[in-house]
Amino acid sequence: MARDDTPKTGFRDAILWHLTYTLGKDPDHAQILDWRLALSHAVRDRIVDRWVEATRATYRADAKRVYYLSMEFLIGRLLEDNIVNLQLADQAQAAMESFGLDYRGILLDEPDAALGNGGLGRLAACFMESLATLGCPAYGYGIRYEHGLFRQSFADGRQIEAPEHWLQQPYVWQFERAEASFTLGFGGRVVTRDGKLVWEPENLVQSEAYDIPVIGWRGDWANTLRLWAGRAVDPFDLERFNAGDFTAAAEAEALARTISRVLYPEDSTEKGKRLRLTQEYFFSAASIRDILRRFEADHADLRQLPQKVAIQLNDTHPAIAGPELVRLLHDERGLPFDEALAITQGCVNYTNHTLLPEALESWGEGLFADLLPRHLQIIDRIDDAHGRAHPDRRNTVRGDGRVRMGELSFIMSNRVNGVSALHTGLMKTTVFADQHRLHPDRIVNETNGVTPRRWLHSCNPRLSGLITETIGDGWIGDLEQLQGLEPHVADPGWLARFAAVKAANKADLCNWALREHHVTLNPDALFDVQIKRIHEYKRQHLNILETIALWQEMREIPSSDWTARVKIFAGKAAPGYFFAKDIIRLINDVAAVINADATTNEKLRVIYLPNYNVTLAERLIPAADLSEQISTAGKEASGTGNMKFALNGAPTIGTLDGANVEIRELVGAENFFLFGLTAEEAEARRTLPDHAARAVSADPRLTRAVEAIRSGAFSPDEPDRYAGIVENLTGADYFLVASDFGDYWRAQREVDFTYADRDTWARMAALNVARSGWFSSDRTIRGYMRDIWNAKSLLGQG
Ligand code: Z16
Repeated sequence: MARDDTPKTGFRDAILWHLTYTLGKDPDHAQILDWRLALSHAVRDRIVDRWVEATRATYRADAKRVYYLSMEFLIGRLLEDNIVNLQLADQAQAAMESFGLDYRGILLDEPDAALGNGGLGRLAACFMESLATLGCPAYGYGIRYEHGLFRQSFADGRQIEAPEHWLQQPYVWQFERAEASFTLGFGGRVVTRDGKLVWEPENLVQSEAYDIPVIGWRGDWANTLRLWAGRAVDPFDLERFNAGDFTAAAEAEALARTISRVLYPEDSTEKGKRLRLTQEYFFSAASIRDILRRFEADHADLRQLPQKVAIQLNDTHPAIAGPELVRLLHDERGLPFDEALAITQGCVNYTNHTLLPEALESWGEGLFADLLPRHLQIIDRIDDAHGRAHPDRRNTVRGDGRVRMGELSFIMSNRVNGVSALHTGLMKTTVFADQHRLHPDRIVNETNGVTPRRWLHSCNPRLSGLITETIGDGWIGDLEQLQGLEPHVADPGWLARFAAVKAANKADLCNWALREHHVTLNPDALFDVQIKRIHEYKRQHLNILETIALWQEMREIPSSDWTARVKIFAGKAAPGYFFAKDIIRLINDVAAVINADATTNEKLRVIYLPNYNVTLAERLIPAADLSEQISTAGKEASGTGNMKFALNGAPTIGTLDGANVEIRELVGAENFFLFGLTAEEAEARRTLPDHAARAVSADPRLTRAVEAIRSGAFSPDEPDRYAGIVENLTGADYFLVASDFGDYWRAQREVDFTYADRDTWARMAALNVARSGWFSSDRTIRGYMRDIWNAKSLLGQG
């Protein structure tokens, strides 16, 4: 083989070719990394052909393009995704094995790109995959953080954060686009020139584009995820260097790079930091310029923009994109203000992901005026225009010296959507009640979904195989076909095979846990899994309280026929969220005590796996028996982990919150362990004086569990370590842990009882799979295309 023999034919040859000519390695001395990169290059070549085709088809059709603006894309590993979607899995595995390599090991060698915190970022990644699968011409726009979400470890049970470095090794999936670079301004002032207001920014930075192709199922279409990195306009000051000040010579570059240096690790709180607003404007402005440039390349009339461009704001983080588009159209292209605004409103839509007041973005007007003085003026004009059109409204964008991004996003948008039916309803009656009265058609619901390629087919090959054997492989691209499993659930032979899949997945997890974490898990126990960000509203402390109470009862009545359980936790806490960090430490402390108790050891284990990420989710979900979705009703906007568990045959124990409501409706109430107050009841309960203290003293189990924590049973060296948690549980208890404890306990015992009959359990689990097809993100994206974007698929024309 020579350099000229470009690898057009055999896949195996292509890998060897890249190993030699792209990586410059002798196959005899290649390391795992080299083989992984060579495989990735061979895969990438096949993506590029389709990617170019799709881009051409979009130009040819002059199709409307969708732009998904998101601060976060939690993409995880891409090699397997790409291989699976190109249907190269068998060839890739055979090739790797022919080189004497472990295929799975190669896939796992890829770093997990964690450019997101949790649900919102992972949703964006699932949406990108579904957009490509559906052949919808689309671009994702985000930030190429040098450091994604921190790496988590534990020391004495406490969370330790370490920087993450996904770009340490060559990243094959990115293409640097030197040509797509923009100069962006910050700060400065607004001056009047020729009777017009013009922004004269003080600081300039450069945005550099990195493109990651996203290929859909069967490789029929590919879109682009474009991530922006900050660079200095003048990266190097030769004069200062020659004067001997080497640090100062590189200062501009260091400052500009700071913008895309690190992902903010807050998920459900908002810190209002200057660098965060800088990041938001940086990537929004670069994206808007890119969108306009692409449009103007072959359209002369800017009024056509809403016919060709749909912009989706993933939460308010990119909300400044709206005023920026108005500014470009009005200040820089010279359109009348009202026209610029109308065009912008025709393009922009906004997804709300939370009603938690502490998560709703607002900026102090001082900071805002300092960084984006012209945008503040434009925002006021937008607010005024809205006020003129709706004289009875209250002034909402500005107030108390702050700029409120939710209100801004709402009035800038053509459509505003919630992420589950319950959440969308609550948007209408709570945070956006006033706006909804003025714009009764603007709010729509698009319940979240997850991509079945990653979250069933790839992560659970055994179940995928059984499903395909049973109903063919059409379900992978059309998840509602899972309904075809339902008749088989009544067949004992089939159900036994289904149960065997779960057992084998659990055995894998046991082996991994022993190998990687030196813990022994009982594969016959019920694997009870709560994995998600740590937050009071998600109530990991409710779960650990029930664990403590269960342990105490097991010790008290050892003769009872207890269902064996493994309580599995994983999840990160925001570094500054001290209550959440206390919950982590409490779980670890409780785990140490319970796991050391020889009298209950066989029946109850608690394990907290460190560094939860996409890869760990892919490992845990297929092995789960029970899905913990226990947020205080009204607080979890949707949840998406809940869907992944149901799809992989783990019934839910959960509240009527977020998409749990829809999961329960679809899988059937008898296949869902419901407990807890409703959103409405929760609101009412909070107004009851001493609701928590009363709930604790009314429930002897809860009293005893709280007392154990309070007395230092889990922290003997520091008995008052959890005084804060205890005070919260017996005092304000805003998230109603105490109020829901009793019903949660009851539901858990129902789980025990049901699990004891393995056939009943398997039936329930199988029905969860068969009835979860609706939770495909393909269905969600079809909804966005129809109700929000008015975008068409180009599949079949590419
Ligand atoms: C996030 O992940 C979510 C909301 C939010 O305001 C910020 C972040 Cl980083 C989550 C919601 O909590 C979750 O319920 C929802 O499923 C997810 O966004 C996707 O919509």
